[in-house]
Amino acid sequence: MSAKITTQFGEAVPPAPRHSVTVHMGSGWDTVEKYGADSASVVPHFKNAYPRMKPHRDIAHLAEAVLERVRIADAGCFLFSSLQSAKECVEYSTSNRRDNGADKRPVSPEQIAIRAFFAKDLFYAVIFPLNQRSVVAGFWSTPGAGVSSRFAEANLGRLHQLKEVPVTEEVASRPSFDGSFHRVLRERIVSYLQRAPLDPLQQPRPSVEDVYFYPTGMASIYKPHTYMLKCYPGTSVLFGMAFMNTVTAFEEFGPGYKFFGLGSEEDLNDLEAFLQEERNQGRKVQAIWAEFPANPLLVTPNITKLRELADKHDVVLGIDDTIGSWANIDITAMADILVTSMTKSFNGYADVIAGSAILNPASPKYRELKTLFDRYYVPELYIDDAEAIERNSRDYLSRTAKLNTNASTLVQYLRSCAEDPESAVHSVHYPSVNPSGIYYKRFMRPATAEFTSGYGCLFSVELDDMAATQAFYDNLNVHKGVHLGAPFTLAFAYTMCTYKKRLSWAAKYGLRPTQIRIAAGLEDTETLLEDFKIAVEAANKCKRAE
Ligand SMILES: *[C@@H]1O[C@H](CO)[C@@H](O)[C@H](O)[C@H]1NC(C)=O
Ligand SMILES: CC(=O)N[C@H]1CO[C@H](CO)[C@@H](O)[C@@H]1O
Repeated sequence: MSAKITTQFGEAVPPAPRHSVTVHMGSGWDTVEKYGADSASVVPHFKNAYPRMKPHRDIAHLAEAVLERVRIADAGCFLFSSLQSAKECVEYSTSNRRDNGADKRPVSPEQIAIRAFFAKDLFYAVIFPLNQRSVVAGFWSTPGAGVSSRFAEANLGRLHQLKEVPVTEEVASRPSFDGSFHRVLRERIVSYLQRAPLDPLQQPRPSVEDVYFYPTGMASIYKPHTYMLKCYPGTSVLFGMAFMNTVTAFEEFGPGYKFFGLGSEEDLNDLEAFLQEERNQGRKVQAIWAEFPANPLLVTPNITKLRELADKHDVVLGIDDTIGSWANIDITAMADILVTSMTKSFNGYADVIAGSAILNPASPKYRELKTLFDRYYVPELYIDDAEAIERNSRDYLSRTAKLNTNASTLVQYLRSCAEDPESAVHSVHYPSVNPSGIYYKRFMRPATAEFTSGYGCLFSVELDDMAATQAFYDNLNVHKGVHLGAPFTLAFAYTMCTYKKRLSWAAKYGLRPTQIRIAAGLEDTETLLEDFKIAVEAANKCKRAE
């Protein structure tokens, strides 16, 4: 068994570098209950947090310096590196959103302003009355278009020269967001997309010009979504379950979305009928988005069918391959836009957030999309972040191999428990064992001397009942929190934390509070197994006592 975890509630997971994106939610189920009931009452107590949950302390300091400078009483502010994102924040904050509750009344336009500052770099502050922070904060947390902690650190280093400057139109040249590290990264990504292809003859394949970087994985979905909306405000489709903020992004931005949350055969039939009906009504559907495989149950959609439907109905197909990851799967040819959170296994060290969107030059939508991207894309991935990812992703392949094996070793063990009627383990959700895994296997890259594809680091384990779930969770000696693809294993009570207030809605899509999502890390396999055995034993004891 590994050493007992001593990280305190709300601290970053060790080694906890300055720019860590993790938070340990505490070892016990009590925080899960609290977080699920009202995350806004828990997040402020996190000393470190996933950066979209709340601004990193360096960002908070830079924001304070800006507020001192503007001398407006009781004001709050969020910082952006581009005027585009600052304007989108204002637009979001001042408009009526579908989920507006009593405390989410829009900010009135005269109470919110964009002001520009310069320290080391130019940046934009969106300033608003402090008592409306929770409204504006929605823009910080969902689209993920704010400045990064490294941007803030670099600018804090030049605080002595902080000055306000006039807000002028976006400048075309942004060297702090497009330099040599970005170039190396683009080349590396393109080479991973080309490595061990399923179809060596497939041409053309994405080149460096087709790779666009964003400050977060969420922004790599949100921004292309907004580019398309500028052209045509059509309904989007979310096929299969998706990461919670992706669901929110489609709820909050655009004219509406249609959700097929199981991602099953039946959903495919319903999607087909929906597309046909929209066509009959003369309405154009904007895009179909799907994760491959999807959070948190690792259901993989039949993307061959999605591709057929997208072609037939002239709809863009956007696929998020973060969980499958470039090393394991080759789905470039299936997507019009391939989006990836580089924060996860590509960066791998849980200390940078970033995303990418890659256009497929073989797609019939390529010209149209390329024109859109080149018109609206503003580089916002800061140079220091690109440098860190460049360094961290050098061992992407060897780390992915370990993540794959460590996860599948745990899955095998938990599967054997699930087969034992005495055990409180009900089932395991992972592409290698899910019925929908056939769609995953179909797109795995062939083995080469350097790397054999696997099923990724993420799986969910489901217990028999709540008492067993709680016992399992409380006794599982790993860090607890969101995130995946880190060097350390993380357990997250996904459904309870995210959908506790909408459990019956979540249940329609197979999400149950008895599921715990696990992101395997790079710990020694035997030690990890020991830790899981102890947790399972605690759950079993609970079952026997009933
Ligand atoms: C997936 O979709 C393709 C294309 O429509 C179809 O040929 C195939 O049979 C589907 N796969 C399964 C297992 O249903
Ligand atoms: C089975 C396997 O590959 N396990 C690996 C899990 O990760 C650790 C740390 O990198 C490796 O030492 C193990 O070999």
